[in-house]
Amino acid sequence: MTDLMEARVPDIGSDAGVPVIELLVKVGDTVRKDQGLVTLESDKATMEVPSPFAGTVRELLVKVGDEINTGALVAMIESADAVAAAPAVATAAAPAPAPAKPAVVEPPAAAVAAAPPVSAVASPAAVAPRLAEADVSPASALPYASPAVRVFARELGVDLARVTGSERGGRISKLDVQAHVKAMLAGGAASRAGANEGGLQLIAWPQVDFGKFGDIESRPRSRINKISGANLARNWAMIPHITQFEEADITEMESFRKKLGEEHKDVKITPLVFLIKAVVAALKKFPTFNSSLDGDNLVLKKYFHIGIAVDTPEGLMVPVLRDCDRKGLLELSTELAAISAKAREKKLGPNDMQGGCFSISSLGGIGGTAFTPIINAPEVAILGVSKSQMKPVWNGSEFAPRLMLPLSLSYDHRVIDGVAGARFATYLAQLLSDLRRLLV
Ligand code: CAO
Repeated sequence: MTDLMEARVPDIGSDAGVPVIELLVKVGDTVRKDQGLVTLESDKATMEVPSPFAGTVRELLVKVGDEINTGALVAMIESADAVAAAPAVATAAAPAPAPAKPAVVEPPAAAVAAAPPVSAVASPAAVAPRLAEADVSPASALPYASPAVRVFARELGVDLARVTGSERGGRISKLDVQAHVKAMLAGGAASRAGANEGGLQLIAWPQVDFGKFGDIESRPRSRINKISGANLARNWAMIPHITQFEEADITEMESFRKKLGEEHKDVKITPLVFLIKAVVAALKKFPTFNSSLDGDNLVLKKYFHIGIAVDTPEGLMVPVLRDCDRKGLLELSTELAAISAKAREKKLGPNDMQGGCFSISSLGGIGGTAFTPIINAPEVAILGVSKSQMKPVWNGSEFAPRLMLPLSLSYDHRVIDGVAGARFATYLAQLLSDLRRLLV
């Protein structure tokens, strides 16, 4: 006889619905008594809903983002006794139980982390969160840590999959996370400065009673904002950035774009897709821009997946357009429209945001003349695009009105030297000025 039992939310001391932020198990997983099934995060605390008994998860009745209360039904668990007693044939037909270890599924939002491309100088409303593979651990390599430790790690931008747990069963403690951060900072600082004094020597963040000076309102930061902030801080602190500025004469490109738009009224063709094609051509010519640091190795990628910063009501997301080398302007335009709509409707999944080689952050539809985008680790470069302007340009005999597009290329100086940075930016501008070069 099947012995299915209910796992419900214990008394969480609040009548307000509390959002589910993580599913810690999946259907088919074997769980121990008191093992966390899902994580809830209220304004004040993060807590796990424990399994009231040992067994196998047969049904999960909540998903990330659901708001649930005390007593809500979270999962149906088949008790361990029933599983053990079941005949072999029935066991085979049932979902294969996972090994008895906690399985933590990082939710998409938790992955909104890696390196939001954001202007450090003239940023729009702050942060460009980014889903990165570093933060979307495959279920098979999921970290074993308490919710408090996971929150702690997220706030610091630490990928728990990279932390070695020192506690029983490999469980990761807060101290393990701290040790990992110290090691990372020591490594980053050393590789930046060529010194080995170890870690950033920072003074404490100022604690100010702002209310003493006038009226204030305190608003909770969004989850995406908190996660991306930690990643931004890491990328800014650990990557030695250089930003190279350039201008591309896009007068001809614009008239071609307009013509194309008239011929294909069903799809919106903006300058961004031309930039994607030009970036791909430049990545082919300068392969170190399509790489990632991996310890003593540089991993050079043979594929061309481009991340695009998309402004959404929740914050900035960076979905990835895949295989941009194999797609034309129309296909890229259609995909760009689809993926930005998906981002704005909060429907992006981790897969939509993984595997990027290089990111583009376009503020061209808004304005500005230049900005310094922050590299989206583990990528090594990012292109910021500002608004094109008609300018008088000297053509050797007179000033001619030309439409000039400002480009801001930030790159990781550990991987790319200044000459390569300038060459990449100049080549990009040449391609945009004369699209025929894309065929060469
Ligand atoms: N110069 C002048 N005009 C530009 C331009 C540029 N560089 N880039 C786009 N435009 C124009 C477009 O042609 C369009 O004009 P029409 O409406 O007349 O056709 C208008 O600006 C709006 O474009 P868009 O923003 O809707 O489309 P896009 O393809 O340029 O960008 C997307 C798409 C998803 C990137 C954009 O909507 C977005 O979210 N941008 C914000 C990105 C961001 O926040 N980056 C982070 C900055 S901090 O790191």
